[in-house]
Amino acid sequence: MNSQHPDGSVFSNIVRAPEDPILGVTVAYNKDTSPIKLNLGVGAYRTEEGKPLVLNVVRRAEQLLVNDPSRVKEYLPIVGLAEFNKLSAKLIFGADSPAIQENRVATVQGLSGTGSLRIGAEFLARHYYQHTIYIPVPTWGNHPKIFTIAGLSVKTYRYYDPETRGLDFKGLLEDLGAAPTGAIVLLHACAHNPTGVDPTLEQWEQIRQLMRSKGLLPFFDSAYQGFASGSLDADAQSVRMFVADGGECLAAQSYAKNMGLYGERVGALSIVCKAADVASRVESQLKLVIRPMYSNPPIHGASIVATILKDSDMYNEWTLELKAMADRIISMRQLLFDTLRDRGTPGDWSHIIKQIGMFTFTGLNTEQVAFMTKEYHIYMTSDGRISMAGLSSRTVPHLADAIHAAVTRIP
Ligand code: KET
Repeated sequence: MNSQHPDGSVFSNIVRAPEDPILGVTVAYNKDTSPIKLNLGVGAYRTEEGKPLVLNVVRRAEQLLVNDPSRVKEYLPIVGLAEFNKLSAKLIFGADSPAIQENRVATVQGLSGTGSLRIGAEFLARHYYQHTIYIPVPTWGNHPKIFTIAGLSVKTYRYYDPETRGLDFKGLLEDLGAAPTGAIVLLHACAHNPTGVDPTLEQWEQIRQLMRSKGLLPFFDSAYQGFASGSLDADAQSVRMFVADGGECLAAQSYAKNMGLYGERVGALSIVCKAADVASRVESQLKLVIRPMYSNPPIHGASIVATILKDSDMYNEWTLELKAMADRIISMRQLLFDTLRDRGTPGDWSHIIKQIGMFTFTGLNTEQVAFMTKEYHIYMTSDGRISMAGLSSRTVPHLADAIHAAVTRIP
């Protein structure tokens, strides 16, 4: 017994932390014993049968890998699998990108999107002169935590207008226009989470001009390439516009959603520089960020991705499977919209079919969400976001019933 710790534990004064606002929804869902329970919290793709999906092309790649006796389990280099890094940069910036051809891109393998964002944030905190990062309101809940913990100072810019359920473009331009020179700006490359609202290409062009004129540094979070439109190239347009002007930018990529590799934790961070020698020095510093964090990244997921990206036949199969996932999500939007219309649910629900990507930002408030969880066993984040990828034709009527009851009973 220690007099300073009367119950004998040095940890007895630790307070319980709250569950994560997104992953905690799954924890609550798992505890629910109701047979009609439905998890629309985390952004994870489900089949029409409500099951997780391993892409056929991923199974094929894994078979090739396990059947190859020359493969070993040695450590990867600190920056990860070289082939994977090259192919990832090509995927987001385009095969014909001058930045790649001129060797101006430093790419490192990261622990999915989150880990790649974190590496970029730590690098900026150590080596970039401006420590302020602007993130949109709202944004993915992990963004402010990742950037703050890395040592950046987080500020916000207006993004979503709840009145129009669209982009607050004027507010966005005003806020970025008022940002200090050199500030970092976090941009969702496509399929903005949680709102499902993206700028048009014309708006992106205006954002680009404003940011470049003020020397603001773009940091793209690309977690949904291919999931928005079904086309990998179309979903990378925003990023490619910024690279085409010859300026610098960062991009964090995730293969969680578009290849369904959630638990494999595979992603990449690229920093586009103005010259090859700068990129090579940047890469040398990225290694100093990575080595004390986790030494070097895991090999399996990156090998799957590289196997698929380098083989034209497998690449094509992937794009078809990706398009099928995107299309199923879009069809769920239409079905939910039609079902609410048929029920005569009060309100304008057209945003369900207008929004882009994995999520619908329904506009349901916290009380309505809590009601739907309690009475209908439907789990979603308290901001009213639902993962459209978690729905199926079988479960849409149940969700529509719940939404109808929530908006008619709770103001
Ligand atoms: N960025 C965005 C915008 C994003 O929505 C996610 C994940 C990530 C990055 C990181 O994903 P990773 O698995 O590290 O590659 N979003 C879903 C899952 C989560 O919250 O972790 C979600 O919003 O449900």
